[in-house]
Amino acid sequence: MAQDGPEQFDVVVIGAGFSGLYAIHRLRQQHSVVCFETGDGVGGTWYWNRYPGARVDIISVEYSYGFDEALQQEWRWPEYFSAQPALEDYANHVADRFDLRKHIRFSNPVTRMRFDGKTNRWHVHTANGDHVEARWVIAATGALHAPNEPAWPGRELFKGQVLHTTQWPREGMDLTGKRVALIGTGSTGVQATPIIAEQAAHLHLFQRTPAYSMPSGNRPLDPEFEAEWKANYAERRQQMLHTWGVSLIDYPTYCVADCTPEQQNEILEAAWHSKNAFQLMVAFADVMVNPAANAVVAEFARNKIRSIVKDPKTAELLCPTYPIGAKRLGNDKGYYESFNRDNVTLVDAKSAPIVAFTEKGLRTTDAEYEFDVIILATGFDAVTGAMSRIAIEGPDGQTVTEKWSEGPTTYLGAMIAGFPNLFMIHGPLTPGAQAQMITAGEWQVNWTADIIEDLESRGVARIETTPEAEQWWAQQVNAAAAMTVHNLADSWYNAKNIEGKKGGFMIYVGGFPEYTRACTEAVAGGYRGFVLTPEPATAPA
Ligand code: N01
Repeated sequence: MAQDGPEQFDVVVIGAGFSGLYAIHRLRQQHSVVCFETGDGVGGTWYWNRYPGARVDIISVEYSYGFDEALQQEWRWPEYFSAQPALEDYANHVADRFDLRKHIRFSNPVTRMRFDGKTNRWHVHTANGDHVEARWVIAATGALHAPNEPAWPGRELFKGQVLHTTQWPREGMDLTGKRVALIGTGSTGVQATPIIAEQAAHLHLFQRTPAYSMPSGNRPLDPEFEAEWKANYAERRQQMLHTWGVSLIDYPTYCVADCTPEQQNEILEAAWHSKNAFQLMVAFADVMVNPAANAVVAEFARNKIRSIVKDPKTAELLCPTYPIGAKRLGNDKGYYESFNRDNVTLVDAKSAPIVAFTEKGLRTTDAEYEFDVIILATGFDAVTGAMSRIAIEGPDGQTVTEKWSEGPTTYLGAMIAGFPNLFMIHGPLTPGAQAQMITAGEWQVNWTADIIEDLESRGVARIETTPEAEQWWAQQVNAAAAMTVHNLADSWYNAKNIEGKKGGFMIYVGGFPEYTRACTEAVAGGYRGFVLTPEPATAPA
């Protein structure tokens, strides 16, 4: 709608996922805030990912907000590892309880934004034609938001239905009696497989790279466990922040070589049955940093696959050869068992890649397949994808997409040199999904809000980081990654999940305590790595 000039706000928040919601709540206490959200509801990841089997792999008493004691005392999680509907309910409850919706403009994605170097304010434009001017922008756009949909030709020819797992209809989808193709064996494909297998007439799972996965161990939440957590919540939240992954799982200090083969096996069996999705990765202190130690754990996991899957050929095809944990460890309820069903076929899409959609289904280099439904569990243009899809222009005319053409550069994952007053939550080169994201996101929002409030109290109009600070942070990120086995596999962590995508390792894996120490010390050290510019003498008209 036409209006005289841009609407004025102090802060624009992009995205009403869990971090965005908390950013609204925290910032609106002292600021005028508007949030733009692509979806028509809150919840971000848990709004978009409603595919069958979507469920968190961290216990919900941890994977939840800690900023409000009454909220965490009153909210009741039905299960240890909540399914998507429960997480979306929670996001809706928080939005209502804290009256956040009035700040959110739904179905209204930000399309472009430009920083005016004279006024030190962002001009933010949206799909619905909104034009907002604000001093600060907080991009809570999500690390796993932009879907990766392979560009095989012929999609328009296919007479059935094709959908990415983020496009699952809200009302669900009845796959009964359908011939279904599921493409992708990341965490999403692994969760969806057993449930789709139960419904479909036949499921063909196209696997390019096999997945390691642990049994989920999900179950109804034990009231005693819940009461015990609630009695200690404040303390637990603090303890989490001092763990590597912001989660109170067991981190043993012994290494693989400290144990006899019998002890190793006992420890790994306990980890497998631990009901904790990541316990294999931390079963010994050196699983993620010592390839030889990792190989012991990986072989244990492969033997589990061989013991579950009856057909030896299928079992071998399902056995990964890269280090366990190098790609995200899956978390499932009967994934490997699905391959013992008569209506499930594993297709090796590595040796015979998919090349095209056809009128009736899919063509690989060696066969044609007929389907009613094709489901793309093909992941995301992760970490950078959501930001790169917005035309973000800095004061010198450069866009974020141009700046990141060889891979993302940031300082502390929070700011990009050349883009003042723009903060990211869970941005590239933060711990991202290697940390429990709700609590980690809250921490980052608080750090950001503290900076904004401090700068305002000191009359600072503009904060930006420098290429030197970005280089320093890149060194920290690369050094941390080099100590781990992560780069021994292609994944969305290192931008190698999408052909042609450039960028190195995009996650900080030095642990959350080291990350927060770097952030806190930068500010305490007089905004080290940042440049501050005071308010101009005369305010713009
Ligand atoms: O995506 P992915 P995701 N032809 O990138 C395959 C979080 N998450 O949506 O490995 C054939 O992991 C691709 O093959 P390859 C979690 O952080 C959490 O599953 O690249 N196949 C791979 O198998 C996770 O890491 C939870 O060779 C193609 C799959 O598609 C992240 O989200 C649940 C292909 C993509 O796997 C992303 O998981 C779900 C092609 N052209 C997700 N292109 C939980 O909390 C891609 N693939 C439990």
